[in-house]
Amino acid sequence: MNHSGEDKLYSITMEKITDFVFDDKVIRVFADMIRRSVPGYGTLLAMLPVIVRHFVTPGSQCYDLGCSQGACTLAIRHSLLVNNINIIAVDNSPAMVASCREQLAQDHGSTPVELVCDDICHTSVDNASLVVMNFTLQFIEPVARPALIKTIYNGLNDGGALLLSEKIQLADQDSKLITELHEAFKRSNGYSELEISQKRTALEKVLLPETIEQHKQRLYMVGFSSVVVWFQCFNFVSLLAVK
Ligand code: GEK
Repeated sequence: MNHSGEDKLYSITMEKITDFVFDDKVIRVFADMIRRSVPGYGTLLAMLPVIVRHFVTPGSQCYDLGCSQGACTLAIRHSLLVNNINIIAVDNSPAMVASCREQLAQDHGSTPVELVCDDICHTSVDNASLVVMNFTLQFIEPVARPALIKTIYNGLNDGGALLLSEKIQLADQDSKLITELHEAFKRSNGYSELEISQKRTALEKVLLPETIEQHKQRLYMVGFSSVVVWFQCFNFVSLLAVK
């Protein structure tokens, strides 16, 4: 499958805009889509090795929940400085998992990667020093989020961390400007007004952002001892929650 296509999925007027799904059409253009739609995505990936080296301990496991084509999985695999690590990469889109499997087949890292096609709400987490959820929690039903965060907390070793990146909801007074800047970012990456607006409609009921405060409150509620925003670009943030 060709994974390097240009994202033109919303470039033609659609009579009916259906809810966004991670299907074959999306997978073909996914790398281009996420880079042109999520400000800071490249920086997050570039900083991941620093975080991996800080938190990952010998003999532990790393999880990439909502791994898509394995960008974070591969970044983890290639930045490890300790031995006996197992990486578990999970995604519930069969097309995404198939594509990730192809990426992994071309990679020569020696750390084992277990690739699982499942709902992350059913994944068990165990002996983890680092769990990465890079823009995935936002697609989980809000009612299921507390149990998932609790499972991650329980499966982390003391001193381990959850890296949680999300699109966020801003307070009314900030929302207009930041949304305008995000849309300007998309325009500067070649998306038209039509593409921006049709994609917005497709994601409306599927990508459900929360405020930073809601994320922090939930993370502290399950027991994390510290939660910090280590990266933000417009309405996209990444938090580190340490057990
Ligand atoms: C990256 N982390 O490149 N269970 C498992 N996977 C899920 C679920 C679920 N319930 N819901 C959605 N997904 C990646 C990017 S993309 C973010 C993550 C985006 C998966 C879904 O199939 C998709 O692959 C991923 O979560 C979200 O760093 O497209 O904005």
